[in-house]
Amino acid sequence: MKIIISSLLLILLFNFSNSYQKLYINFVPYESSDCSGNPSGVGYGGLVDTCFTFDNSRNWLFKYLEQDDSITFTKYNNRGGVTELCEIKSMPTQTASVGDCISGKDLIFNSFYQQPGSQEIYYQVQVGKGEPFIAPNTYVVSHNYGSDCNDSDIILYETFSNQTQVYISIFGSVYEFYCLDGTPMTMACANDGSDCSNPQDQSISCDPTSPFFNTTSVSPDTSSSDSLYSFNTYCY
Ligand SMILES: *[C@@H]1O[C@H](CO)[C@@H](O)[C@H](O)[C@H]1NC(C)=O
Ligand SMILES: *[C@@H]1O[C@H](CO)[C@@H](O)[C@H](O)[C@H]1NC(C)=O
Ligand SMILES: CC(=O)N[C@H]1CO[C@H](CO)[C@@H](O)[C@@H]1O
Repeated sequence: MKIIISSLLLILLFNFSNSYQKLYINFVPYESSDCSGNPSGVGYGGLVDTCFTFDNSRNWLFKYLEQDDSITFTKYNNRGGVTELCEIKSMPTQTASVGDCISGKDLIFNSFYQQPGSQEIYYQVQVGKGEPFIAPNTYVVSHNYGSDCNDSDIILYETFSNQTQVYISIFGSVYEFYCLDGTPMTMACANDGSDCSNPQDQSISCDPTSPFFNTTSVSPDTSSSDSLYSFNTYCY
């Protein structure tokens, strides 16, 4: 009996610490203003209570408010340094309830990406408990804490719905992102999104990368070297 009780306790503790530790806020992209249909476009997400950047030109801090199942998100100045803090706000903190569909018009997470054409984007706010909230068949680029991607915590990520086209300003071209039998692929396209060609396998298994965030919680520890961070491209 004692054994059964203690293993039950262990499971409870395990579940508790799991759900308590890792909460991800997800901005799931849609083309419709009520976020109906399938996700479409580029989505963004990251760990709560962690200061991070998608584009090295602004920082974000996401928080989850459990009592009313809502989130806050705040944009901060980025100083261009290796270790970034979320200190100087560059917009007032915004609030949304989980499940809300919000306009993406003034919400630029990654300034290197533009949707070709004038398609408006909307985001549904979702919370992932223990792991990111990502739709199947989605191309994912993640930044992780830990040099072994099989055993590391995702800190922030971008998602590309199948066949999403994005104009990437630093490359001056439109790219199509897709998943082919579980392999993340891109094709280069003409600037109007036609004539895509030159398929490239983009699978990256765990490249070490420089630090790109500062965590506001005690763990993970931020006084670490580059080798503790990694970058991964895969199909979910
Ligand atoms: C991660 O897991 C994959 C699949 O299970 C395996 O092929 C790969 O070698 C693992 N990588 C490391 C660094 O352990
Ligand atoms: C994603 O797009 C690729 C390229 O057009 C296509 O071959 C594949 O079947 C699509 N995957 C799904 C799940 O629709
Ligand atoms: C170690 C470290 O630099 N921690 C900082 C992370 O960011 C928060 C909020 O911006 C600061 O309060 C911490 O001092």
